[in-house]
Amino acid sequence: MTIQVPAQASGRLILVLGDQLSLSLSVLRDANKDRDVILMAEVAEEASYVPHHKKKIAFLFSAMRHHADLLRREGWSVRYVHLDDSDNKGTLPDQLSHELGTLGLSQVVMTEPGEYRLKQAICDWAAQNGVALDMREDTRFVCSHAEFQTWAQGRKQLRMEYFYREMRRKTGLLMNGDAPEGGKWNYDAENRKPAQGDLFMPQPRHVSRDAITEDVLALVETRFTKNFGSLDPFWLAVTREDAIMALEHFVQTALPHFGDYQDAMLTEEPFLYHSVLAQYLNAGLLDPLEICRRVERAYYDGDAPLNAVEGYIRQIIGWREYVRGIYWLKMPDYTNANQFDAKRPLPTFYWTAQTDMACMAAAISQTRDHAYAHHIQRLMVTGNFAMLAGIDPLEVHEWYLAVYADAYEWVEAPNVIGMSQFADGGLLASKPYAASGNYINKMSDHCQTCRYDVKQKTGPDACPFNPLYWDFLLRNEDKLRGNPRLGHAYRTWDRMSEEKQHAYRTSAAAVLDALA
Ligand code: FAD
Ligand code: DLZ
Ligand code: SF4
Repeated sequence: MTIQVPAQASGRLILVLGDQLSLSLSVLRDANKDRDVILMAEVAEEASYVPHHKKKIAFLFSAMRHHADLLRREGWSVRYVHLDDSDNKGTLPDQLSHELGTLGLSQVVMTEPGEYRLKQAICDWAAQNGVALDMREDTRFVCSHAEFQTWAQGRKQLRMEYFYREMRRKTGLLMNGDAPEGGKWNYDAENRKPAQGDLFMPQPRHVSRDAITEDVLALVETRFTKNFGSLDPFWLAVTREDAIMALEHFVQTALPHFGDYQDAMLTEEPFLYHSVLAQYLNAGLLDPLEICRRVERAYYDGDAPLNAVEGYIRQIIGWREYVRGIYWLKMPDYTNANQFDAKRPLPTFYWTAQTDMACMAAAISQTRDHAYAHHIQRLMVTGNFAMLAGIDPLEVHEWYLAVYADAYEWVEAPNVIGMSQFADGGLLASKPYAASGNYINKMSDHCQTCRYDVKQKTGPDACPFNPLYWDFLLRNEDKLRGNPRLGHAYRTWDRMSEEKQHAYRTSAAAVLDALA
């Protein structure tokens, strides 16, 4: 592909990354369409720093290509490097060097990458090559780095709930002056019911593939043959227009029950009442505040109840902003946190879905088919199992980073290392999200068809989560017994007969041996 280089090649090279697909990036606001050139590049290094799900790569490449077309229609000069181009240099720093040389430019402007790894690589490259690099803060978030640091400073505990209230005040979302709408900040107590299969269950909006997407799918199938995941079905939005329609579809079909069934799991319903918007939001096709304002409007128009709307807004201006703050506060050490010294390798069934545990098989096969699993599957099924079984959190982290279409380290790592594995020593969560089979049975229909019996506590037919739960608490007693939120669990253990305790530990050992 050739590009029209602006007549005066004295402008700057503006690097736009694959997850910066937004026209409202601050780097574009003061850029000059007559002099500056935008660079977008599909590079092997970004496509393989973890073995991404095929669908994640296809989604991003197609969305990048569509975004490049949009930028051109908006009057920008865009240099777009395809993965198979002969002058593709394989990494973003090498591509930058090459483009600066061929375009005769010397300055690079970009929005800060979302991942520490890439930020470091580009800053190092600029320093080593004496390139003038203007790296701007990413303004697509509600909370800036400085604001989060100020909030975190001097606090003993960094709890999301208090941060969230600050974000409500800052944005004015669901606020009546200084007071929260309805008098309470959080309506979680009204949420979290189990769901029933239903003919009228909403589904995310499906988009048909165009020629650009077909090209990308063929490329990914050829170049990433061995990667995890199915390309079919492929119905994701790859343009902002379609992402906005996906948001509208969610608000009209699923939002009213989002809160009620937020934690429910059904074998045949991977999406339930979730929005399936995170991949669009994280890639830049949607903006967090535009989503929240639309959802808030549904409440004021009487189209959705407060528990659903507050719960949804909390996920975005609360959890999403909070985990990003934690990531930048704690990197680069955060991804190596391993307070339990867990060393077991990730079982192969995380890649094959070949396991008799029906809940795990459902979560992993949905992940394989859609590059998606909803929050409770990630937290209380695959995440819970990994923590109970003592899987190395770094391996768990790399799996999550690879397999979800919405996964970027800034949002994935705190959710995995902190929330789901409790490997950060309780920085993010006040207690580990550890649960026996009982929780999964309460919230899902998985146990009804499982080869294991959720009611059996020990023995070869017992649900593996049951003995592993106790084994986890015992293995990590030195770190966990003092946690007031686990006092009840340890007292229950202390009251058990020695024989029962022994049966739990023997059953857990058998489950763990089988993993090896
Ligand atoms: P919905 O359930 O409809 O929620 C609405 C939106 O809220 C999401 O789109 C998302 O933007 C935001 N949100 C909800 N929960 C969180 C959260 N805990 N942290 C940040 N944002 C949140 N989210 C990612 O975007 N990328 C990840 O790589 C990722 N990895 C996760 C790993 C684990 C172990 C866990 C427990 C959670 C992870 N999450 C991640 C958070 C959450 O599970 C996903 O955002 C959500 O499942 C995406 O589906 P959805 O768009 O249907 O979300
Ligand atoms: C995830 C990803 C992939 C698969 N490929 C590319 C790519 O080829 N070019 C690019 O600019 N970005 C890609 N990305 C997104 C980047 O990895 C992302 O910008 C960083 O991880 C920072 O969040
Ligand atoms: Fe999962 Fe246990 Fe239920 Fe089987 S019995 S589905 S392993 S919770």
